[in-house]
Amino acid sequence: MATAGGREDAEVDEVLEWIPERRGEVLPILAVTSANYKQVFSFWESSLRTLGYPRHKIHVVDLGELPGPHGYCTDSWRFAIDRQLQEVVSWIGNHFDEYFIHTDTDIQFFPHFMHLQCEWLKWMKEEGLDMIFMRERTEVIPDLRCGEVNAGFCLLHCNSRTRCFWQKVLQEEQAFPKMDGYPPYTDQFHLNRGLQHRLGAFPQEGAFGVRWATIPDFQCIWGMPSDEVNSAAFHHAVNTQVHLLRDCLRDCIPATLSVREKVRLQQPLVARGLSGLSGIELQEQIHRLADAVAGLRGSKQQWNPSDVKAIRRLLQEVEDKLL
Ligand SMILES: [Mn+2]
Repeated sequence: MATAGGREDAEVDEVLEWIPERRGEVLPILAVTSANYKQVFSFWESSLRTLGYPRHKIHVVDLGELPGPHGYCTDSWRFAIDRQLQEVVSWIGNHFDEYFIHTDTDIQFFPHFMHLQCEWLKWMKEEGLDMIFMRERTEVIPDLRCGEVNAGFCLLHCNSRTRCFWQKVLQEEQAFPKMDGYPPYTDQFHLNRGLQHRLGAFPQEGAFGVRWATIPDFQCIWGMPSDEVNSAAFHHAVNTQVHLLRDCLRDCIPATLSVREKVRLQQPLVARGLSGLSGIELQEQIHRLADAVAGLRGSKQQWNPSDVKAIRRLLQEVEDKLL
């Protein structure tokens, strides 16, 4: 009997090894958006909702309607970028010793985002990194832009090095908002100057001693995906060659949608039971259900009897589970 019991224990141990570590706390996300970005922002927001991202971790600064003209390298475009920098600086100042994610709103997130952000965080802690970025993958004179990072997605540690660093980026941007000549422009220009990339170094070390690195290309989709559909945590709908924001956004919506559809086929959402959820997660789930029910109520659709029957059965099922 002892042998049998021992074998049983061994089997249990073996199984336990495959159970992933408990998911850590997800990080707060900071983003600045405006009315012009309404459509792309809806992808940003809904992608986080779909993942059940806790609402209290999502911090959006909405600048509302900005004065025209709108578009790439206009004053209103630059104004929104400067506000992003200001928000980053004040977030760092208000959350010392914590980590957060800062993103553009022309980004959408996928299921891998939930566990990859834990891996990135672990990596940053192990290597003492202050910041990680996505790599700039532009096709506009790429040979002159080796080592450049993209300002649209980064994970940051709030400390005195990063505070000095981002304050300096903001000051330089305000003094010289580079909007002509060769790209990169505005914040991306100043950010990369401050980062002082050196070929092959790890970690990289920039102004004020900030230690930084880039996340692997296969973990993010740049524009249209090549091989990253299976492995990407997010999609940045960049299109630096289109000079009018309006045009850019018009092209960007169908592209964003098609990337979302492609990724969803490869990264199905895993349904989680309600029982293993924390209070906050449970509240999130309830909000999502309530949203869905409100959507059904608001729809003008006439339900046919078989729909009604199916809805009743689902409601009954939920009620049975909860009681
Ligand atoms: Mn962007």
